[in-house]
Amino acid sequence: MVEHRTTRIGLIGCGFYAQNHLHAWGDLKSQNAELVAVCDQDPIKAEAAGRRFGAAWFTDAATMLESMPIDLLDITTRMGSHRALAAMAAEHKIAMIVQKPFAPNWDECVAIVENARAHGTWLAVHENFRFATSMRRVKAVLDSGAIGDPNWARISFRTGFDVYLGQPYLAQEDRLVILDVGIHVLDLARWLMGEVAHLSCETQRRNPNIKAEDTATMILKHETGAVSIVEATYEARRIPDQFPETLVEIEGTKGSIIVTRGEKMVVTTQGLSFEENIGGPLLSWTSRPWHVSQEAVLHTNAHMLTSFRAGRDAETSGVDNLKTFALVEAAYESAVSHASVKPKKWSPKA
Ligand code: NAD
Ligand code: 89V
Repeated sequence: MVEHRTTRIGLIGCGFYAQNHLHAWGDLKSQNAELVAVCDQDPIKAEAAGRRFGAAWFTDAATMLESMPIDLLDITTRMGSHRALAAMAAEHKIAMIVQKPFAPNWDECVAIVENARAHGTWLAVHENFRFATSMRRVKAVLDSGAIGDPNWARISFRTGFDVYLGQPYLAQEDRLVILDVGIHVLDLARWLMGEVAHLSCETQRRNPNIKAEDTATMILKHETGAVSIVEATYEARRIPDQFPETLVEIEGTKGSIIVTRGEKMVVTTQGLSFEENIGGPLLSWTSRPWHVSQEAVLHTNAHMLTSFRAGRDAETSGVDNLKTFALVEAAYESAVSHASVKPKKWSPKA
């Protein structure tokens, strides 16, 4: 095993979901990632995280970045603070990982990417659905050619789980299900089926007690000619509920890959089929029903650490995530116009 010089990790935003990041960095200590500092505006959360995970704690991000030797910063706050915190990291020439959603809108995402490039700082987005054990297995089967060329898919995240319990702010967002979880499913669609030429979207607000859309149904036409249906809802009424699993159906020229509830995969190839359980293990700090998401955090952070150390872009680099965010914006635009929309494209300024 290659020994690596220690990578000193800083984390800003010790809230609900960051606990999974903190545990994951703890597990990656075995790969010489050392959590040296945590920060939260809330002093109680900052101290609790610092004490629990053995790091210095701060309530001011600038003070932490100025006083602590940090190689890789994990920004796990909510999207409204991402641009300012990313700018602070870039000013200090500190590599950074930004939680999803990258930012509240396209222009802010582009500003973060262009500012990081101007400062020569490494930038990635913590987009973790593609790093779940189950999704990596789907991608491996797809890439093996077992089902031939993929030409149709349905990728769905349908739950009635009370997401507002751990994330109460979701009920007040101006844009909800596409920006919060549709963003993950759209990233999977790009990653599994290829870039998108155009898409259409219909949204619904089926829960009268929240502000924004809680259901989105999208049809994507990929540049390969493939078509995929991408779905996201927080208003499903099913038992068993699939949270937090993503169900996948991919059909190709030689077969199909079907992932059903309980992370069971059935592959049909050349007229034969086999079944496989593709879920990852429960870890010492993961528990149902969040286990799939939590385990994905560990694999995502490991990927970020490896990519950063190798000086190469993460799969979900800032530039890559612009392609996913462009689909989010196209979906919202289509939901208003009811027309098909081509996603925005970004290219580096000359
Ligand atoms: P949260 O509100 O529970 O935690 C955010 C924390 O950041 C708060 O404690 C707040 O005090 C702190 N904070 C905000 N601005 C700060 C600043 N400038 N300096 C220091 N601290 C600051 O939010 P959450 O539910 O944990 O969500 C955080 C992010 O994680 C969101 O973007 C959410 O979409 C994302 N998330 C991702 C996944 C996933 O990766 N699958 C799952 C759930 C949530
Ligand atoms: O993964 C997420 O971003 C979470 C949830 C699973 C609720 O969508 O916000």
